[in-house]
Amino acid sequence: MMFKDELTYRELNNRYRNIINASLGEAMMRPDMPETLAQAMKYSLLAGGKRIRPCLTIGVCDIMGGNRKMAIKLACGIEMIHTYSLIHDDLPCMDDDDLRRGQPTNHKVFGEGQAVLAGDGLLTYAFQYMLEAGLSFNNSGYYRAIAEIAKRAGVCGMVAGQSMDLIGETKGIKDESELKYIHQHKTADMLIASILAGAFCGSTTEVQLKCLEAYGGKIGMLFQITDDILDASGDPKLLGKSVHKDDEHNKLTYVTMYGIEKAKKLAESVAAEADRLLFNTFGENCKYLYDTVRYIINRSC
Ligand code: GRG
Repeated sequence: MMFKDELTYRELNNRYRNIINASLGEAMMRPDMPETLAQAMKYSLLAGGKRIRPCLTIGVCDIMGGNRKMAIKLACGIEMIHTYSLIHDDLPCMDDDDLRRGQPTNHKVFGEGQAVLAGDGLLTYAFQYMLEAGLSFNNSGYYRAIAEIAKRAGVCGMVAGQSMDLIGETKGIKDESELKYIHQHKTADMLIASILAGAFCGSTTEVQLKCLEAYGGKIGMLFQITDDILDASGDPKLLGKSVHKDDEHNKLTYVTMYGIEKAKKLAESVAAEADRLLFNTFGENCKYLYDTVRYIINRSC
């Protein structure tokens, strides 16, 4: 049942997205950045995207009754880091893609050198932006969040996953545990960081943090399964990026491993596990997180 003044998931997400987009726009208004570099950074950062990670940060902060101002700064930092990873992932030395977020990839417009720098710029600026804001918050939870983001974005997290993924493309992937490692780090870690960052903005207990971390792992896996299904059978117009890339790169995916129908069944069972985790710790008091599970499993972009 929905109360009259309760927002639907779509309405709430739109509100979060508007806050994030406006804050990202403001964050990029810096006269001290060289014009071409700033243009290349803004080109990818302000090009849309689902904003699922920063929405999760604000959504979890709201559930925990946390400090929204802190969550917005962290959410923007996370989206900058995510965007850098997309720019670098699209480069010819990695996935070599022409289309991202419905427009030509960064290196197609600005050239490879500026695209590398736009990614580097977004990564370092994300930490400058979050840390400068931290000076006024002076809150230990806020710094714990930044440390979590750094860990999960870096050499023990997303970068590690991407490195193993590249190695797997040439040497092949030995077994399912190697594939799990890649997905856990390349895809799930940034989702977990986004969720925990929101949690650190409020007084979240260690038991709740453990539950949120495990939930993040489940939606990370779910995100990857749906990504593999969309790459095999999605609409490139809706996705805003090319499809059948996994085939081109001979990648082992949930679809190549199990076929589409079994991959869909696996997605349903992972979604049910995510719901169960939430219910055991939060009961029904985290509607936004249950709705996020449904959003990911039903997504067409
Ligand atoms: C270059 C260090 C480095 C890492 C790259 C982003 C990434 C890691 C790889 C992209 C390949 C891929 C399909 C990963 C699976 C999940 C993922 C990160 C998808 C893209 O994120 P979305 O769908 O994109 O949230 P939008 O544009 O909506 O933000």
